[in-house]
Amino acid sequence: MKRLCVIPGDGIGQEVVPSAVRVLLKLLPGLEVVEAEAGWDCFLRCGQAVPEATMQRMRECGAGLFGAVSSPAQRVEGYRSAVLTLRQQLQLNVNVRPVRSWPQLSPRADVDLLILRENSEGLYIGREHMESADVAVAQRLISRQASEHIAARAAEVARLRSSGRITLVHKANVLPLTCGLFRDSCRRVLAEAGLDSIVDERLVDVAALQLVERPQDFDLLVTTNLFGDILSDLASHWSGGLGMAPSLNWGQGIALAEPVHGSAPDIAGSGKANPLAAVLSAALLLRYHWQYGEQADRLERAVEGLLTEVTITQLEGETTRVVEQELLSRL
Ligand code: GGG
Repeated sequence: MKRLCVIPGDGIGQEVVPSAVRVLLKLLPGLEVVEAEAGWDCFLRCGQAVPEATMQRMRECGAGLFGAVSSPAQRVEGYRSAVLTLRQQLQLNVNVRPVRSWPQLSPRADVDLLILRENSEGLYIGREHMESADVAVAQRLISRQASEHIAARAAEVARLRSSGRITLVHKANVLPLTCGLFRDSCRRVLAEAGLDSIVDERLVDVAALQLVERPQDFDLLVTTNLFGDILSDLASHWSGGLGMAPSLNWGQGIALAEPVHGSAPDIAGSGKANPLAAVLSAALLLRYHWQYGEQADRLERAVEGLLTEVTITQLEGETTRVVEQELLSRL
C-alpha cells in the first residue's frame, strides 16, 4: 500500500493540499495519508522550518505532497527555506515541470513541453559572502554527478513521453567550465542511452526567446537550477499561469510533489485558491514516482474535462471547493 506524507505549509497550501489529497484518495482509496508540518508558520511556532519529525515521515513514506511557504525577504537567524531544506536533505535532485495547453486558460492550444530542472546545486547551494563592504559573491556549483543524474532522468522521461526532441539549455559560451560540464555530461549520458539523434542545445537567452515565440516546437528541456526556475515560470504562461504549474521534486526512491505557486497570503483563507496545480502535481507523483501512468492519465483527463465543460465564471468565488467537486464527479 502506498503512503503519502502531506505537508500543506503556509497560506493557501493549507487549502489546496487537503483538496488535492481528497481527489487523490478517490483514485487510490487505499492510500495511507500521514500529516506533517513545515514552513514559516511552523518556524515561528517551533523554531524549525522543517522539524526532524517531518523529515522522518517523508523518509518513511517515500512520497509527499507539499503546498507552499512564505519565506521572509530578509535573512532571519536560524531560518532556511523549507522548500530548499526538503529538496537538499532528501536529495530530491531533479525537478519535473510540465507545461501544456489547457482549455479556456491557455493563450494557445498546441503546447506540450516539459522542463527538467537540476534541483540540488547551481546557484541555489546558498553559498554567498561579502567579499568587502561593497561586493557580494555567490558561488555556482555544477557537478558531473548531478549533471549525469539529471540526464539519466531525462532519458527515462523521454521514453515515457515518446519525446522527439531533447534540448539542453545552458550558457556555455560565457560559463564554459560550469555550463560546459553540465552540457557535456548530459550529452554523454544521453548518447549512451541511444538518444543522441534527438538531442540539441540552446543558450538560455535564445531558449527564453523561443519559448515565447514558438513554444510548440519544444518537447523536453533539460537545464540547470536557476535557468530551470526562470524558464519554467516563463513557460507556465502557456498553461494559464502559475495557478496551473505543477512540479515534482524527484529523488532516488523518494519524491515530493509541489505546486510551483507560493503561499498567496492575499487570498489565503478566502476559498478562492485554485487547487489544480496541487492536483496536477499529484498526477506527476502518480506518473513518474509510483509509475501509475493509468491513474495519472485519468486525473489529467478529469482536469481537461472540467476545463472543457465548466466556464471560468462558474469556477470563480469558491474556486477550491467547486474545482474539487467537479474533479471528484469526473473520477
Ligand atoms: N510551492 C512552492 C513555493 O512555496 N514557492 C514559494 C517559494 O519557494 N518561496 C521561496 C521560499 O520560501 O524559499
